[in-house]
Amino acid sequence: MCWNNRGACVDINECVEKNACGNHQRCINTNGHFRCESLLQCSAGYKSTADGKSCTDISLEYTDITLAGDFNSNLLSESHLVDNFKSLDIDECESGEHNCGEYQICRNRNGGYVCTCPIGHELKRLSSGGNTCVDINECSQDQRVCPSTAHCFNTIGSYYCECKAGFQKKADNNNNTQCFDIDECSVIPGLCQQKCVNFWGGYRCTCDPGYQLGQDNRTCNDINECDVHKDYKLCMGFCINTPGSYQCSCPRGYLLSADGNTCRDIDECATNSIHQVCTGRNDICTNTRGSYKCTTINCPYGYAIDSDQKNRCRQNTNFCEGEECYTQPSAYTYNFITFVSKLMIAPEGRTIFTLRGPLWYDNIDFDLKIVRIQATSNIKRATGMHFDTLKNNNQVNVLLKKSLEGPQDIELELSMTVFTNGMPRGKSVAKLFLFVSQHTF
Ligand SMILES: [Ca+2]
Ligand SMILES: [Ca+2]
Ligand SMILES: [Ca+2]
Ligand SMILES: [Ca+2]
Repeated sequence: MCWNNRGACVDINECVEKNACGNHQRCINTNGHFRCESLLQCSAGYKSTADGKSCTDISLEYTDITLAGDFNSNLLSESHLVDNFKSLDIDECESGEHNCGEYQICRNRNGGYVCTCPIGHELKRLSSGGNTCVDINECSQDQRVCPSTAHCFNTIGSYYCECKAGFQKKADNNNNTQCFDIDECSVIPGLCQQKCVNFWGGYRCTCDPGYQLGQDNRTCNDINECDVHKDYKLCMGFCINTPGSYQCSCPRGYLLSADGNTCRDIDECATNSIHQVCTGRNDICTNTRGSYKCTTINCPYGYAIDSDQKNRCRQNTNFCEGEECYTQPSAYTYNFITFVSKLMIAPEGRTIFTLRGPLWYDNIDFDLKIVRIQATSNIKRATGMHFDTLKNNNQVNVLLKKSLEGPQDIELELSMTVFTNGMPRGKSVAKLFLFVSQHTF
């Protein structure tokens, strides 16, 4: 009994609150108290032992499991002798006088009999009042009967353990059968195509760098790096997928750099070049990305190559007479400009050539025209929209306004005329050769 927080007196259920009775006793809660009642029912001539586990005769001691037993023995007085005891005993199990349930085992005892359950069974009280024996499900007990590496299977009267997948039975040093990890990697040769990693309860296949594990979790498939990383260019030139890796290669006219992906242009025009191109007397070699251009300077009639400047044709002085000299170009210069294909151009344009005239004339006039374009039909050809001129006093800048697609060769002519008192006093022409190469690098 105790007082609750409102001052009322309430009963404590000792049977629930604490383990008030022994294992073989039934706890009965009463108002303000409790009592323990022995589950053991001993018949006349027998009494419960001190621990309450068994019934004992005054003159005999035995400790059979008698929890399940109902003694229906003959009444025996305490004064009987042991010898008489034996002679007087009736085997109730034999005679069928016992009261054991269908699944119980009857065991005869001196002065009575006991009903026990087969191994692996436990007693169950039936609602009708009798007892029966039911199988113990060892697999659902709190205490594990099988190791964590095994599955438990209940059977009537017993149970068995079966190793889980990845484990197998093997006797240990104490000859206890236990479930040990199977080293699949060594037990099954060729289980994994490339690498096998054993671990407790399983295994895993892994692949060499450049490969990925297939759907079957054992074969290794090459990673096509060229395809997987196509948005992030692995190679400046071409990407070639190889088993376990990839390789870069470059178009003709380039060499693959030591870094394995950059393409470096071969300068065919370099004097130490092994290519030996443009060997003609009036040839001018222009190196382009991925190639080169050879331009032979053929001066117009009345002009000859300047001995000081190979890219310049000068008017033969004795050819020109009087006013005519002022409207005829005094010289032609040949200028070579190279671009890669689709070069990004800022909206304000990009200066590709600058021509300066003498300062002492009243006025200078510039004129730009497209002379020739060489490109295959699938290439977007340059138009007047691509170019512009920007004049500043005696100087003019030729601007590229839009990106150009290669390969294409464009020949432009920029002529400059100088004036004094509104009269032309001289002229020169700059020929611009624009070589747009095939690739963007
Ligand atoms: Ca069982
Ligand atoms: Ca394993
Ligand atoms: Ca690959
Ligand atoms: Ca080149």
